[in-house]
Amino acid sequence: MNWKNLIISLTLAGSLIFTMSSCTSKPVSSDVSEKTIEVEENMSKNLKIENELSDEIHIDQLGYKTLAKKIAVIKGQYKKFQVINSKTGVAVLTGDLTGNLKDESSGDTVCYADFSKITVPGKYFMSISGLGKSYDFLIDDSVYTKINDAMQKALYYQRCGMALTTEYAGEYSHADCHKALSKLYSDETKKIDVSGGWHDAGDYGKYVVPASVTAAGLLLAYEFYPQAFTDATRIPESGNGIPDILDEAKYGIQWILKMQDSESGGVYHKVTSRGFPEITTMPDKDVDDQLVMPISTTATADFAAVTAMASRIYMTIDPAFAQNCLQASKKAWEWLENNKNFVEFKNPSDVATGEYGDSSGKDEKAWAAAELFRATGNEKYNKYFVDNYQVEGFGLGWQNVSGFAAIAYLFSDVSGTDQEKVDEIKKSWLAKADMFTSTGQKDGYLVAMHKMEYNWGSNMNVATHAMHLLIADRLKVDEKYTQTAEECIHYLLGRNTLNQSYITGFGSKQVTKPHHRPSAADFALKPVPGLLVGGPNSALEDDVAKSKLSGKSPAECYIDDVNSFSTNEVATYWNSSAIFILGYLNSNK
Ligand code: G3I
Ligand code: 9MR
Ligand code: ZN
Repeated sequence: MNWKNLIISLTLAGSLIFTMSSCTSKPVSSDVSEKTIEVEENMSKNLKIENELSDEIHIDQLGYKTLAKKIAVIKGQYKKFQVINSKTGVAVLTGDLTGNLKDESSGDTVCYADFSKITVPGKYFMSISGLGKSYDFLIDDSVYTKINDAMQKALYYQRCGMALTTEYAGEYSHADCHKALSKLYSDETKKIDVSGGWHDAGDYGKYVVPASVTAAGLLLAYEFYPQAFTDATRIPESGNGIPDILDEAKYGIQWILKMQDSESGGVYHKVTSRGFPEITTMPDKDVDDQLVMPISTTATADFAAVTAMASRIYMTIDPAFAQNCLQASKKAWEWLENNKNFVEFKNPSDVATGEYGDSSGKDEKAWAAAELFRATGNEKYNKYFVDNYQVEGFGLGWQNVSGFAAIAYLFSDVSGTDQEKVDEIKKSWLAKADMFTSTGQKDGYLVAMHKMEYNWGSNMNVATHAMHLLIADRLKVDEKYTQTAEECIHYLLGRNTLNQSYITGFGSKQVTKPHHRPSAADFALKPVPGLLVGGPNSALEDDVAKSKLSGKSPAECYIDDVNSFSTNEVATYWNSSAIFILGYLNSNK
């Protein structure tokens, strides 16, 4: 850069601090408590400050932490940008736009504005002469605090089997739901109590496989970033001395426990009605018969994994619950030992709800073994893991859980852990993190996503890639990992080709019509807040997507339409993966 900015920081107390800064220098550090106002004197005087919003300036619509790297992505080619203080209208920074990159996933040609050196908290917007201005955004260290609480609270709104009272749910309150006994599909004369848990998504089905992943995500978020989670998100358990995230995970796990067949130890795959209720059905008005579907290998193994994990995490917080979890986990493992052949779940022809099918239970069983070994130190689980674990993509979603298995083994401190196996997994984990980093660096919107990864729930891919990177940083501290993870959250919060914030209730361009039955059916104007929608899906798997999105680039295959369930539904396990990143961002690191 060939000019110098003279930033005059005026403290409210009236003293003057002069800070010289050039574009290449490190961020100017500021004393937040002194509330400084910045005024800039430079070439910006000649640039027009635009008033019209432009869809082509892409920023994180919430904003950035004070010392974060702050980049806006601009579609097209322009020369200079300005960042304006929204309150004063004064330009605080002028800079050159850099880069000229064709983004594979959107087809956009983009350039970049780096405004990292603005470190003074405040509300700002970006102006590009001849193009327009961006939405307002904040620079503030607590910029992701509210959303962290809201994304946890969203799981409370998904709770089944209890009334959501106005005290906690406000305009989203409803009477209790799905409390009646459920019939076993295999023998409808048998009825069992499987009330509780979370509605999976925009539907009211309850499925063990994804619910285990949701609970595991919450427990991991807490384990890695305990400082980020409070006991004050305004759920019924708030103030009980236990972080709300653990109360919420327990609510889900208590239901998971009910899905175990007490005789065999096997775990029923799901409980749902035969079909999906109308989109305008409130939970308490959905009175169709609930059927408990047969036991599967994946449900049983995921169950064993998450209950073993819970036994470790709640050991001192809630010992009785922890004990229950461990017993149930061991019992599920017995079922797996007695049923070595893969028991697949497939929807019978008269059931149309989510299948959560899989062609292999290997990764689920390895996860169970790793968690049971970590919880008990018992060599038989260790041996199973060491003999059977294969590095298979390190998935952190419902279908591939090998990432959860790896985390359990990598961070286990029980004696007997096989160091060679640890080293092998660690090496592959870091190699994958390096791959995500370079994918992110090549991507126009800086998100670690390949253009083939925009499928159903692509936002979960974004979030789990960030999760992978954050865990890599724990294995080998490297700023490029945390940086690439941060770029992923910026994508979810609006710095994407559609300028779309994908989390309900947050950002300037919000999701207004998610495929979420309570939001579609209630009288509230806005959808339930804090829910991550699936996002772009280039496979066009619903009628709206087929008719409205055909011919679009992968990253553009999203539509804010209540009927586009393949792009605009919500899901608890998408939320939990994003909560993990928010844990990082709110842990003051
Ligand atoms: O794995 C393939 C991949 O190899 C291929 O390249 C890609 C092309 O699009 O497709 C991938 O498969 C997709 C798979 O999700 C990925 O996990 C399928 O097309 C897609 O149909 C499948 O979607 C699942 C969807 O249910 C339909 O079964 C979603 O993952 C899953 O999150 C979603 O879950 C639903 C429940 O069934 C019901 N409740 C709501 C929930 C959320 O939408
Ligand atoms: O609403 C359902 C959603 O929760 C599921 O994820 C999705 C895929 O299984 O299916 C939705 O239900 C649709 C059904 O599959 C086809 N008819 C329209 C339904 C939406 O109201
Ligand atoms: Zn319910």
